[in-house]
Amino acid sequence: MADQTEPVHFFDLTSALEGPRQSWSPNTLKTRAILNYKGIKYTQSWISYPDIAPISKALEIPANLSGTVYYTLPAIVHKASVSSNPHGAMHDSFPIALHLDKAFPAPEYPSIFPNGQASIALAIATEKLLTASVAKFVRMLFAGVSGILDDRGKEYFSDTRLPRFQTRYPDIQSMAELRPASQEECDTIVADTNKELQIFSTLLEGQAQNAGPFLEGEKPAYADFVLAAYLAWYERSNPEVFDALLESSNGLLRKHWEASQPFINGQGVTIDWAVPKP
Ligand SMILES: N[C@@H](CCC(=O)N[C@@H](CS)C(=O)NCC(=O)O)C(=O)O
Repeated sequence: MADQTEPVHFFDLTSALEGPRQSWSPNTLKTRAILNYKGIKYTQSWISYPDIAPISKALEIPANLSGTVYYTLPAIVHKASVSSNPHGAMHDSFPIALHLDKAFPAPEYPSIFPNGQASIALAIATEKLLTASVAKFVRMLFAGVSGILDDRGKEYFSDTRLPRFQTRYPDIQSMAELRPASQEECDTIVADTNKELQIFSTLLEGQAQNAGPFLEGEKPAYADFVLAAYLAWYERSNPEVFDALLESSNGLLRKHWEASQPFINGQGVTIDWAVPKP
């Protein structure tokens, strides 16, 4: 078991939102949820998009050369448990989840994969199902994220995302223009996103076998952190339609969201992290 006297340091992607809603990224929120649920002592730093690469390089985190983006958050530093890197650093939400569950194991810390391989499979399936809702919500989602980012993050987000959207929507000149122009179009997007979220009503109910509020029952597991993290992404970026999105599933998604607030919102002690100069 990992030494609890050394806190885990967690890098989150910043926004201009206040309080716990400053944390908005679906990937970093999964790690935050684990730290909070397991009750692991942690410190945190808020990082702007353009600072992810220099910080990751300084921590000797390997670049993901097969993807379009080389360096991503979440990342953690924990010398007491991460021996594969000279700084005790690692990144990528799923490897971090597996690592933290091993380094802070049950029964001292609640398991995030209580049914072993079945819990892992459920988490992977949950993410795949959520991807279908992202595809429907994508215009409002990316316009919304652009609207909540810090100034440097917003500029980076536009530089990296706008050209991709312009291949599909050649008329747009800014991320904000991804937002549908009419209420009718907005209602259609929300209704289509809702349809993709309906599957969670079936999963949360478990043929009326699941007393809930979580996918695996009374206690949350990693699949629940994935679901709650995506819902938080929707809420942070589009608070005005979030209530309508929770309508999808006989109140079960709403119950899930409400029960997820403690592990989505919990905070570590914030530390400024010096960004290395190029
Ligand atoms: N597979 C990675 C993906 C992480 C990811 O895409 N993170 C985004 C934020 S949600 C990021 O850091 N993007 C950096 C960029 O776009 O430059 C994980 O699960 O951690």
